[in-house]
Amino acid sequence: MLKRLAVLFAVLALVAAACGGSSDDTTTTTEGDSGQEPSGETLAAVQDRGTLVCGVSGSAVGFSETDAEGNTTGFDADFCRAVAAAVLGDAEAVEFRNLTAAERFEALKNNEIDVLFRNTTFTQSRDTDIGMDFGPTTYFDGQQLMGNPETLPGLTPASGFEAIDGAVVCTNAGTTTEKNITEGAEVAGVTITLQTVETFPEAMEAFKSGTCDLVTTDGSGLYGNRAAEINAGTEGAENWVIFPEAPISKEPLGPAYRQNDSTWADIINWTVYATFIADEQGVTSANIDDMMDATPELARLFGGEGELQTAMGLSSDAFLNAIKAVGNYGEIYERNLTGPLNLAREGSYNMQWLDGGLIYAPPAR
Ligand SMILES: N[C@@H](CCC(=O)N[C@@H](CS)C(=O)NCC(=O)O)C(=O)O
Repeated sequence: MLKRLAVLFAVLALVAAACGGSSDDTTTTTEGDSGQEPSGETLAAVQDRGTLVCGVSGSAVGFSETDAEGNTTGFDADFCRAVAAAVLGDAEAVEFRNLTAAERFEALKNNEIDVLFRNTTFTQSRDTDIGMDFGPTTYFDGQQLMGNPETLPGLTPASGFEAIDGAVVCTNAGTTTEKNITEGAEVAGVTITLQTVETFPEAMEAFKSGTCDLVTTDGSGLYGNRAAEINAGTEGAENWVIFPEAPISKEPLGPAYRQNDSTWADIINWTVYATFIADEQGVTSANIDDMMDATPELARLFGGEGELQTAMGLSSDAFLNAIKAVGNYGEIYERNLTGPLNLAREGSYNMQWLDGGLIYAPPAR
């Protein structure tokens, strides 16, 4: 049945397109224009300016969304705030810079932003070719597809590549997404027409209007967008199918910064790790005043005896400020993903290591 439908769609979609958009992943840095800075320059620039310029999407459901008043909220946005709280003592001292997927790495290289928290996947080419480094993964994701069984009858969460043969598949340009789907379809021996647009919300509009049979991106983006459409009352959205059950790629999402600024890298990394350690040890924004010296490790991390933050150029209470402002990793996750979007942490790779997940921080020692 599925095979026959696949053939039908193959007849309807005549063109097998290679990826449409410009590709950031193949950008190479030329000598003398590497975007590299001596270690410590980014910290000094942020401290002089008094604000952190944080690159985000602004339209990534649950991760960074900018509303009509210009307020930016979300999982990634909260990590920007955590860094501002750690570096400047003020979680609101963030200037959010909304960037499309295709714009983001140039913005980082050209010093337009201090750090990038934009659903960004850590890959080998981005790490080695583009002049960036990556911090700890904050969200372990994987690429999936979403379709409407009214358009693609028989589609279920157990469907695989056979279900997309002949389909028009849409996503945003400058992403791992477009590469994975192109490569995956080739390997599976199915023919798709890939249409890339500038932003994922545009891909969603094309999907809803029927221009695309399917949309594809990180699973978090699909679950988030489906939940948002259900909340908005979009007809039939509750029937949209996200598949396959096992994602078609690994998408470790986390912060990126310019390479060769080790001081700044330490600061970003340890701000993220502080949220992990607080989560691991039950330290929350509500109880941190009582818990901050409950163990020698917590005392070190939150500014007590043996603290290591001043050695990084921060105040000793930098991470105390960060957790007070945005909470631990679990609080950030709950506030932005589980609460509003029903994106469960339980059972995912984003659980703590002791609970079967991959969230693991080195010791604060
Ligand atoms: N993780 C992938 C995909 C990133 C991506 O663009 N994700 C979409 C899905 S949520 C997004 O951010 N959309 C918001 C937008 O286009 O502004 C990458 O790093 O290339």
